[in-house]
Amino acid sequence: ARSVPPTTAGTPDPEIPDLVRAARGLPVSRTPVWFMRQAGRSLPEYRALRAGTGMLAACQDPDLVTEITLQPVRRHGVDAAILFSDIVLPLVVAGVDIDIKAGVGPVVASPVRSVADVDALPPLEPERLAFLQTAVRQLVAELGPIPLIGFAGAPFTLATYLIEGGPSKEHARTKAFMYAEPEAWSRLLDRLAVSAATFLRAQVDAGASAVQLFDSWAGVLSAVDYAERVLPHSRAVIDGLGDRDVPRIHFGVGTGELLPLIGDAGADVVGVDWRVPLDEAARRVGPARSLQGNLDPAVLLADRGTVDREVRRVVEQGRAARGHIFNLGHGVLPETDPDVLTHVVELVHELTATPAGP
Ligand code: 1CP
Repeated sequence: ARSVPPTTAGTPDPEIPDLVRAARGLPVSRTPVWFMRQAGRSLPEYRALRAGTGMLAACQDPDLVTEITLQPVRRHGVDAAILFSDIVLPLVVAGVDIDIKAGVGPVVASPVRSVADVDALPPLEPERLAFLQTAVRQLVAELGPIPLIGFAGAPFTLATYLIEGGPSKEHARTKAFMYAEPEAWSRLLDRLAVSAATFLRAQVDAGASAVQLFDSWAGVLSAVDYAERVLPHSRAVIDGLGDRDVPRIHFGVGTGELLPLIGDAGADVVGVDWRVPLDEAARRVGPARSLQGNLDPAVLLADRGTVDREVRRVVEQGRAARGHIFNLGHGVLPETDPDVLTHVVELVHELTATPAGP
C-alpha cells in the first residue's frame, strides 16, 4: 500500500476539496468518492419528490434541482454533488422539441437527418440559463465546502440522440450520417460544442467547482474516427471554458481504446468504465492526468463480501494513477440498495485515509 505522501509533495491543503486536489494530482486527505447518477431512482426520497413532475420540468425548477442534488450528499456523505440536470437540457432550453420519457430517455420529435435540419437548430441564448444559475448559486451556498460538479453532454453523444431520434444501441444511423455527410456532421458537432460550452460556462460562472463532459457513447467509434471526426469538437467544448480554473473530467463508456485520446481532448481527469483496470488505464492515459472510476455498477447488486473485495481492488489499482477519484464505471443502477452506496463511501474513505501529520 502507498504510504503517506512525502513531505516534499506537500500536505493536503484543507482549503481545497479532495476532489479538486485528486483531479490535479495533489495530495489528498483521502480518496474522494461520488457516483454518476447518485441522484435519482435508487433513492426513495427522490422518487417521492419527483412524483407528478416530468423530468424536464424538474430540471428547470431551481428549488427542485437544489433539493434533488443535495439528497445523495446528505444520505451518503459523498465528496461531491453533481447538478441534477440532463445532457439534453441545453437543446430543450434552446427550443428543440425533446421529451424525456420515463423508462426510455430523451425522445426527439424531428430527428436531424440533413444539412437543413442542422441549420434549423436554434442557438442556445445564455440568458435562458438564469434558472440553472439560480440553482447552482443556491447549491453552492448550501454545500459549503463540498464541491458541486457541473456537466454537459459531449457533441457526439448529443448527436446520437438528435440523429437517431432517441436512445439507440449501435448508433448506426449516427455513424452513417457521419460518413455520408461529413460537412453536415462537422457543422452539427460544431453547434453542439457551442451550446455545451455555453451550458458549462453558466454553471462554472455561478460557482460550480469542477465540470464533467459526458461522451457516454463515444466508445462505439474506432480511434481513427474518434480522433478525426469527434475529438476536435469535444476539445472545443473544453477550450470554451477558457481560463476558468476548474478541473475538467472527461468520461465515456467502453472507451478502453480511446483513453489516450480522451485525455488529449483536454482533461485533468479521464473517466474509465469497469472494462479496463485503473492501473492499465493509468498506463494508457499517462502521468499527466488523473483517473475517475471504475467499480462495475452491477457489483453493488452482489453480496457484501464481493462489494468489499471489488472496492478494495479499485482502490489498489487506482494508486497507479496520478490522482484517483473513486466512482462507478457508469451510472448507479435504479435497483441499487442505497445503503450499499453509503457503505462504499465509508469503505473507500477508511481504506485511503492518510494519518494526521506529525
Ligand atoms: O445524479 C446525477 O448523476 C445527475 C443527473 C443526470 C446526469 C448526469 C441525469 C438525470 N442525466 C445525466 C446525464 C445523461 N443523460 C447522460 C450521460 C450520463 C450517462 O451516460 O448516464 C446520458 C447519456 C443521458 C441521456 C438520458 N437521460 C438517458 C439515457 C438513455 C439511453 O440512451 O440509454 C436517460 C434515461 C435520461 C433521463 C434521465 N436523466 C436523469 C435522470 C434521473 C433520468 C431518468 C428520468 C426519468 O426516467 O424520468
